[in-house]
Amino acid sequence: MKGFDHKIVIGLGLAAAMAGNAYAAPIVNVVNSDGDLYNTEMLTGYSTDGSLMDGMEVTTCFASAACETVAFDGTVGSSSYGEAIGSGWSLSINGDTYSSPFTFNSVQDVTSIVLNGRPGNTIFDIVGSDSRSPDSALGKPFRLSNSGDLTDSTTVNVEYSDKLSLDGVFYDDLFTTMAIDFDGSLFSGMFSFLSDTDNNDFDAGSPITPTNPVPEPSTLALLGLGALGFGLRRRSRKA
Ligand SMILES: [Ca+2]
Ligand SMILES: [Ca+2]
Repeated sequence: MKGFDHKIVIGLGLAAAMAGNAYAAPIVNVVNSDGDLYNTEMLTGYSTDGSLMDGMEVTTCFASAACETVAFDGTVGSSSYGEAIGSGWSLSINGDTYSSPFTFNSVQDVTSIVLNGRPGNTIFDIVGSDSRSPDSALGKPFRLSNSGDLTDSTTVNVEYSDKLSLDGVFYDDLFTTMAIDFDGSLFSGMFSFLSDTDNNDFDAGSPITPTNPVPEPSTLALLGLGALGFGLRRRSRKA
């Protein structure tokens, strides 16, 4: 009888451990915002692999608050491979982003990772339920493929922004920036994730261009006027 009970306890223990492995996972929050607005005339392809993202900017920020920006290199390795190699960190992918994961690795403590697709004519397609933008096919928002060194208590925040219109029309599936952070925690080690990308018709003369007014000049002018007014007031007070 004693032996039988013992077996049951072991069995329950195993079941609990298996349930723990199956259900405990880092918390992932995925949101999107407009950010700065961009337009491109048309997409070249929805099957986008590592080599097609050549030039995408990857910025990784560290515990020291320093950041490093590296251009994604699509010219190395196999024809479907691309990578960004920084100081003690890397981001790489081999294959079509719809089904092949990006892998991030860092020996440094990292606070955030930002992918700016625009210099690499790379676009994030985050809607998986329908195609939306013409020639964009189904997308896929960020999801962990391999939690790697992310602990079960880690929160991963992902924000897509800097929305893209196609020939002036927003279909709300395409964005040009993806930002990942660890909710104020530090991360080091490896994890991999899926996030679908498309690419645009840059070679045919259709780059990604900003469409909303750039606020800097007018803001600067206002600041300049404000400073001038302040200076005048000071001067008149002195007089
Ligand atoms: Ca795609
Ligand atoms: Ca789409």
